[in-house]
Amino acid sequence: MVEPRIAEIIDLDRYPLDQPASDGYRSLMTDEQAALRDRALFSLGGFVRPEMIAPMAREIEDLVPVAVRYDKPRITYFDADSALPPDHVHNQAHPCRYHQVLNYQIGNDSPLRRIFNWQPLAEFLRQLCGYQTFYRSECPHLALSAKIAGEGDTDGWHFDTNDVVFSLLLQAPEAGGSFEYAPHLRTREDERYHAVADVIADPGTHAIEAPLSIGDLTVFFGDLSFHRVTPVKGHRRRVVALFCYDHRPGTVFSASYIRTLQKGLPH
Ligand SMILES: O=C(O)CCC(=O)C(=O)O
Ligand SMILES: [Fe+2]
Repeated sequence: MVEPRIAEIIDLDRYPLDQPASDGYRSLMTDEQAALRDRALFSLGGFVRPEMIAPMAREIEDLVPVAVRYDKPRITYFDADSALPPDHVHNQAHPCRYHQVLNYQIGNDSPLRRIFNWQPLAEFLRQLCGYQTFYRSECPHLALSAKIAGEGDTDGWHFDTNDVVFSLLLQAPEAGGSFEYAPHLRTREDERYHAVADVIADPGTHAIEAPLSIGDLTVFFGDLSFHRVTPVKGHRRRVVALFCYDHRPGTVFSASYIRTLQKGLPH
């Protein structure tokens, strides 16, 4: 099979990431930076060309039999705080279950990897995030990964441990599987537990639903913005690819987290 060129995968007519000196590039950068300041999330609608989306989703779904099955309630802040009561919002657990395809399982010729490795995209994202330096994660497991959520699967309320997440929606379910978030809910100085409790109690009032469509590349600051993916309904699975970058070189995820994931590999 002839590998598609990057211009056949990414819609460079709409997003001229290969032309950093163009007006289109500069206005995209300005609009995106403003949206990120305001809402902590920005989507490049139709980033991947429509004809590429179904084969890319199929490639990931075909890997489900070898993927990790994660099924473990996760507490909002990842690390419990034993100084706080077990029923405190900090220590509250939320259901979390999905399949996850790991970096080393995704082919070297995969269009997803072509996108992740394409340097003009990394440079665009670096400028967008305002980092001096910006590197692809080198994690063999999670630098590039994909989550697949079937009926009842969900990614419960949490803050991310890394600053920023880049996701690409490849397949949407018939219903459910919505990305809901409360932008800039906590600060580095203040956990704002009352606000967190309000979101959990009444997301309809205190959270926003991101209107994500297939083919959109989303940039999201998830360390200070509380978020979840609601349970999927129906037989069509939600498929999202996740790209991991960092302002430090050579990052990998913690060995203990990878061991947790590996427990979910099929035996
Ligand atoms: O599935 C998504 O859209 C985002 C998942 C998420 O929040 C995460 O991986 O931390
Ligand atoms: Fe997250």
